[in-house]
Amino acid sequence: MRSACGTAALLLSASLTGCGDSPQSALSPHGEGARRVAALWWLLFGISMVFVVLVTALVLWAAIYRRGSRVRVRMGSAQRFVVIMGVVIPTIVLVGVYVVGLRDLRALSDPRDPDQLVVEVTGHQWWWEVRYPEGGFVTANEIHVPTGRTVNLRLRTADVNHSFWVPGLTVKTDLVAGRVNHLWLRTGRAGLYRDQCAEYCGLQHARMAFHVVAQPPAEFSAWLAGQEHSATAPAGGLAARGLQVFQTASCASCHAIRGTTANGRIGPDLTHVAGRRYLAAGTIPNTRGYLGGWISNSQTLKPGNKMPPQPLTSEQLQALIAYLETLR
Ligand code: HEC
Ligand SMILES: [Cu+2]
Repeated sequence: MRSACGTAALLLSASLTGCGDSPQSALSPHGEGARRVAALWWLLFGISMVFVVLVTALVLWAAIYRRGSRVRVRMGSAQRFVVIMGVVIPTIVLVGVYVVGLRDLRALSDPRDPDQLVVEVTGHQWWWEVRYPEGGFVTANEIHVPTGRTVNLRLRTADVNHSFWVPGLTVKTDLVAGRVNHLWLRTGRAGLYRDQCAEYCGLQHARMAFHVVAQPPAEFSAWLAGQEHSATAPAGGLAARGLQVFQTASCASCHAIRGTTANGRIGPDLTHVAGRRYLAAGTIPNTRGYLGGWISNSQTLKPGNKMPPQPLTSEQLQALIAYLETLR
């Protein structure tokens, strides 16, 4: 399968990103929706290969036995050939593929599972807001899901259209202004899946990634319980000073931290920001250095994003970093 996949990628090197076990590939499916998409892809690929071989053989045949050579083609049999190869066979193939596609569409429209975990995802230019009604909290850019359970995603947008695409787990679904779209996913394999906004949505569309973290149910429950807690105020020191800066500088007008007075809604909720793997929708790893760079001038890392450069003294910046790093 892997070598066939490599050949396919080489031959087409088309719009599919990566192959094999790459973290963002539609050809290494680990969820039910993605498995159907991959199966359909291989079916179409197989059919096209049959025709590529057939047409190549016919072209070679025509080149070798061209007009004037010994072989004589009768008009009647040539017409029959065109009707069969040009009308009958394409009709059978296209109707067949259409029926298979319809079957997949039907299966994907309903997970047939009453026990669903609801997750609400809202697209923003250029990050993802993730709400868990079950836990009553909001997070960003990282969607945790339990393995083996159906996750019912409700997709909205706060501004322009975006598209939610987890190639390794399920099909692509648009986030359309003014409506809620539904999508479900289910996987049996724990792991980290990288995903991407798949609808051009402005300047930083390419840096609007997110991650799905699939965890065994017990691990997921522990994560959920952790997220439900509000942030605890640091007892003293640099971190306590950082909280003070956060609440008095502009940060609080755009960001919320549960347990503090900060309740801005323009940017991601930061209550557990230190627990996330990446910052700014997959743009930078969540390390101390990048965090500091982001806060002082995020425009150098993600030009055009909606967080303006922050005029902070180095003392304020150090305090903010110390505080944000306590938010696990
Ligand atoms: C005008 C609104 C605004 C202000 C003021 C603002 N931010 Fe932001 N912030 C945002 C937006 C919007 C994003 C998301 C950017 C993106 O990923 O495209 C963001 C992202 C972040 C992130 C990354 C979060 C994540 O999970 O990816 C951190 C950390 C952060 N801001 C900290 C701060 C701090 C600290 C301050 C104050 C010094 C601050 N912000 C001031 C709007 C703001
Ligand atoms: Cu987008």
